[in-house]
Amino acid sequence: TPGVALEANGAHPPHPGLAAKAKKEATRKRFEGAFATIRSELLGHFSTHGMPPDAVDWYSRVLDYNVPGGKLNRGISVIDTAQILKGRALTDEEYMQAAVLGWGIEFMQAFFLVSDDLMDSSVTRRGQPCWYRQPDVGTIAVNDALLLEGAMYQMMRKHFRGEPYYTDLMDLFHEVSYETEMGQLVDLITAPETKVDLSKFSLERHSLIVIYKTAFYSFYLPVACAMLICGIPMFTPSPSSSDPSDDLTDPYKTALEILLPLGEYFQIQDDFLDFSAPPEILGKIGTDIIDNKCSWCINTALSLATPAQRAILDTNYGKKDPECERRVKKVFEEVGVRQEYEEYEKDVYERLCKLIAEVPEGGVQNGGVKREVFTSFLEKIYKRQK
Ligand code: DMA
Ligand code: MG
Ligand code: MG
Ligand code: MG
Repeated sequence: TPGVALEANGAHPPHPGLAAKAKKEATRKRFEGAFATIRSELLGHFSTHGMPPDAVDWYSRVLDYNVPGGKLNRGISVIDTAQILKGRALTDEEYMQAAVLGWGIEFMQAFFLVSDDLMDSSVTRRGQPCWYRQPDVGTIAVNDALLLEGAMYQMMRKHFRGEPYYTDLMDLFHEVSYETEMGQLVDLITAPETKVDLSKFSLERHSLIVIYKTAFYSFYLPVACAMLICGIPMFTPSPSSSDPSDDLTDPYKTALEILLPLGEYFQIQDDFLDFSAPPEILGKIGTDIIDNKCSWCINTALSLATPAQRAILDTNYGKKDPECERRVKKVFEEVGVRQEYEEYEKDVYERLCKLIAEVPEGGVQNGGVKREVFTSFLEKIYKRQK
């Protein structure tokens, strides 16, 4: 079973050998090469609108500061997934298509992060100050985020306009953006700056927030993109058939059923790392406690706290004061959030392996997905430290 295969090489934090590291580096380099092309296409197009040189400079600064500096997991997974679905290396043309959609997702990530950092009052991102904290930027970051969104559609328009699945592709990006925005909304209104009320938090609310704000765009979107360019047709519900059992064999639905729980796990890691990881490794300084966020850590702590510990959490959570944050962290340590997380990670890993093992092994030819698509994602994130 895939579970056994995964455990054989993935039960411990991955220590890739030198050859694997070099291969990963080469994959990244090639993907970054595609960014150079996309970047010059975008800047070229921008100039044809008669934008003055200072605007072109600003636009290129926005792109270079916010798009390419991350782990690139989402973008590269479009290429990996397309390769798995095809069962062979991609042709140069197929590679460029996958890379444009991969960078499309990285642009989406950039526009969400630029606005997320402003709304979360974050300090650093990817090891540098958040974009809105650049002295000449401030709230112009709002328009810059929208510009990054526009750039994402512009690059897809240029490369995919003539494809029969262009409408499905546009629909997919619009739907996923909307879902992410819903998630960000619930995340933000559950964490009001002035009114801390921990009784509003719950693991159910947390689950809803993280599936919407993270799982759709980080996990479902890359796979759905790869499926589209590999010729897997997207199911269009006909108005006459309202029977939900109609689409039980829809490969996009199968993908969603695995990738949403996988994305939930990924965001729980993000929450845990916000509390526990050294900022120099994580590339960002955690703000969840100060920001009153409904994170996995506070929900876990609330479920374990004694009345005395609960009182400490009630008075110190969500305060813009490092001393309060320290007290909250101390309670997290006392109630054993770290051990809970270790257990959670072990359990969710097993649960996901089982879910993946139940996927019917279709392959593109018979219109299905392959289990390897999901195991490769699980292996990439299992026990991640950043
Ligand atoms: C991430 O939420 C979600 C989006 C859509 C950016 P977050 O605020 O936990 O992200 P981070 O920890 O990276 O600021
Ligand atoms: Mg944030
Ligand atoms: Mg946020
Ligand atoms: Mg976070």
